[in-house]
Amino acid sequence: RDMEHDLRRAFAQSEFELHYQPLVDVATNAIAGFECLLRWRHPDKGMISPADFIPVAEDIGLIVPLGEWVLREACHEAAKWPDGIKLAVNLSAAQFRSRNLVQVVVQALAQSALAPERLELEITESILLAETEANLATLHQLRRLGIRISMDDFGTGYSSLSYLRSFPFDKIKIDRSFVKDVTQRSDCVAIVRAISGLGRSLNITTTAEGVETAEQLDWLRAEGCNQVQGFLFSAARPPSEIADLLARFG
Ligand code: G
Ligand code: G
Ligand code: MN
Ligand code: NA
Repeated sequence: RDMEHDLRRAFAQSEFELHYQPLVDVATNAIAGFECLLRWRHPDKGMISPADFIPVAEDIGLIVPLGEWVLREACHEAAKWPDGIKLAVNLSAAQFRSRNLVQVVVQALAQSALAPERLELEITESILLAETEANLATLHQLRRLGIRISMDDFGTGYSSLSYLRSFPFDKIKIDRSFVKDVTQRSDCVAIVRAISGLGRSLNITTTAEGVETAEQLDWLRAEGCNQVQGFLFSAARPPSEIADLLARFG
């Protein structure tokens, strides 16, 4: 199909780029890390969101080489940042299941000389689906490298609570759909409060996604949420702007 052909050409011609969105520590108001977000700068159509092309890239198997490129490129970039600043990278389902994922991660770290402790891999609960031995083994292998594992879009899938019992995730990212109405809707209040309480009890860092207002930030701070991410601080920005972001929210 059209998109398929277009994606292969885009990969060959290096039309993808990585932007980085700050993860801000609620206690200090300082940047703790950046989430790497993939962008496709299409020659005619402009910027295309990964939400629109990742599913196709998964279907045609391009996601594995593309995901490898993302990991290598992002680790290379993060190796230039100040020492404590973390890098978060999203993994897709096909990438998570690919046989050589662990090897690809090891190589990206070795080639960039990025300390494994600075890398966080974000995995959605829908990627995991079944709590298979193979999935758990992959998570443990990644963890043994010293990297951190985050559960992304928490609360939107099916198996998250069960997974928290089977594997010690380092971070829970509270989905934007719950954070959005946290100052307006009592159901969202209850859900976000429950997730931050869960994180506290299990000793798992919580990050609220999609924070856009100071009111949301105040509420999340009061509820003991550890990190925030969202347009209140910054959207994802190109690498050339990272030094500026660190200077503003240092
Ligand atoms: O940044 P944006 O809102 O356009 O991202 C849309 C979705 O694409 C998000 O769910 C995000 O997790 C996902 N995404 C962004 N970058 C990557 C990437 O490098 N790999 C994978 N698998 N997903 C990504
Ligand atoms: O699923 P994941 O958390 O990886 O998705 C990140 C996506 O959320 C990115 O596409 C990013 O552009 C988007 N995003 C980040 N911050 C905000 C925000 O404050 N508001 C909204 N509406 N979207 C955001
Ligand atoms: Mn994410
Ligand atoms: Na998310």
